[in-house]
Amino acid sequence: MSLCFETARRSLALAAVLLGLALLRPVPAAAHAVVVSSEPVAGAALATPPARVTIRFNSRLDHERSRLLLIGPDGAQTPLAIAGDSDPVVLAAPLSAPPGPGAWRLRWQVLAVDGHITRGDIPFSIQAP
Ligand SMILES: [Cu+2]
Repeated sequence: MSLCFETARRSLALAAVLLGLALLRPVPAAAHAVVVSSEPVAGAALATPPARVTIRFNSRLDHERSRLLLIGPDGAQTPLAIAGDSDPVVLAAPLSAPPGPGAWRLRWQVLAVDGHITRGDIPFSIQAP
């Protein structure tokens, strides 16, 4: 009887560990919005500053709840106005002032239609003339 009880207790403990592992396992990335391509491309060294930034995702986005931020070589952060006419899987914004020479980062945060928020940075640089 006590052996049986012990076995049951071990099974329960094992079940709890397995459940914990299942909960810790990351949700497949395909369920969220991830970057498919961007303009500028991550790591690009551009000779001429872009007039517009564009990021294409694998999933439809809620444009109203998505953000684009341009971080300058001096660390200054400029929120970008997301173009309202964008493709449902694209986040695009015109750059009102052309970025000067140096290292820039395009920081994105998007809400995908599955309700999950993802974020990331796209670094690029503008070469000195
Ligand atoms: Cu998701």
